[in-house]
Amino acid sequence: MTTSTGRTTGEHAAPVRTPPSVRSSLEFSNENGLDYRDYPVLVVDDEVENLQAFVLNFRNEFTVETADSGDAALEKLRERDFAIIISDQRMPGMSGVELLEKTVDVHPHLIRIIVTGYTDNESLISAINQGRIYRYITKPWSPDEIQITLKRAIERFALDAHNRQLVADLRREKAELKRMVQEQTLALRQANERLRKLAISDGLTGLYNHRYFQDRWRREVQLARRYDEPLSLMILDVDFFKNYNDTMGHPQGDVLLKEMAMLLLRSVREVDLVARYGGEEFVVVLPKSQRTDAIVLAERVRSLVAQHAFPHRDIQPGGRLTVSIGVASFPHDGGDAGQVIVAADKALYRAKKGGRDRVEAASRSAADEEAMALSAQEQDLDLVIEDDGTAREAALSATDLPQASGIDSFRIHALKSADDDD
Ligand code: GH3
Ligand code: MG
Ligand code: MG
Repeated sequence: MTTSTGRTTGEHAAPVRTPPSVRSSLEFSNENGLDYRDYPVLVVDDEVENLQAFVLNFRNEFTVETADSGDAALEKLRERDFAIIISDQRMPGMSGVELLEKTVDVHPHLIRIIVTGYTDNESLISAINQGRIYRYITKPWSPDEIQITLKRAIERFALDAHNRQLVADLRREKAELKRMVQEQTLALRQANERLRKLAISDGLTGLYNHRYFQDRWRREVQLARRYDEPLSLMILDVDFFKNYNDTMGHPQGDVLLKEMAMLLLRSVREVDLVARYGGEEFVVVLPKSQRTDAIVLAERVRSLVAQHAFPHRDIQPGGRLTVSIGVASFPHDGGDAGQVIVAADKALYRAKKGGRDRVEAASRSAADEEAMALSAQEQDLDLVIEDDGTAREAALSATDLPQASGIDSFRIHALKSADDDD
């Protein structure tokens, strides 16, 4: 705001001429650069002669404005900022104390001075006690007393304004610091999360890696043991992958592994954990799954893979891209985590030996055979639409694999039981 003398006023414009630092109130004295005229004074009195006398006495040293009533003073306060209000107590209408009390909420930083002849007035004393009034001056006042009071009041106002500015600066810096800390904490958390994911992921397929699988598998075995729950494991190995790599090149082999990973993820349940065991081998952990359920799921996965239109699958033996799967369960096929893996691995080896594109369970029982047969029957239903021999021949040749003397045992079983049912 600009005063009638053209100066900038108000607490925001308090003339702090040196950078904010720890300064005592004494340093704010005139000798140290405080210009009292930068801090407007509003003098209120119902007697015009008093106002004139005040202006005459102090207009050179201070910026003085006048009001001849409480209402006029409030109006002036609305129009511009003042540092000091000095009011006569005894005025018609609104008393000085009433006026000063009205300014407390709207202009909390204003320095309030009362001029009174009634030093024992109760409301005046209570107002002073409540800290709302900075000083009271008794009538008749002397110019010296007013002058020194105004100077000290302005110094106090400037110091308060300066302190408020420091506090605001500190608050802002604190908020900025807090924001920075929050930002960096978030960035750190995100970086840690990325690192954690990297540490447990397989770089090529994005599946969990071998290390994570080993950890989880051990934990799952512990849980299964503690809660006496079934737990199964599938190990898959891509059939003739070397042939695919040799023919199509390693990069295309990589593409195939990624697609295989996606297919596996889509084929199993939410709760199952798919990981890349290494090379072209994958594992699926099946919590709460009996081995019969696991065998059925493995058969489903095998079938989905065999049916999936992988790019360039035609260059593979049999014209399809297939997997062999070994299944083992805890505690049926091994008493600890390592033993079950070995059992699944052996079953996988048997699946390979037995002709590939097939599921083998560790030490299969008759019930397992039946479950697998039913599952295969469902999935290969399109192969046994007809119930006569011709149809079966057609179905058999459609699934024929040159390297495995034609058909895997599940399919033959499935076809037979389909026949039996008829
Ligand atoms: P089998 O049916 O007996 O499993 O035969 P296979 O050819 O799949 O098995 P083999 O162990 O002979 O070959 C596996 C191939 O997998 C050899 C290796 O180069 C390839 N391989 C392993 N890891 C990767 C990989 O990350 N990317 C690619 N493109 N190939 C890989
Ligand atoms: Mg292999
Ligand atoms: Mg292989």
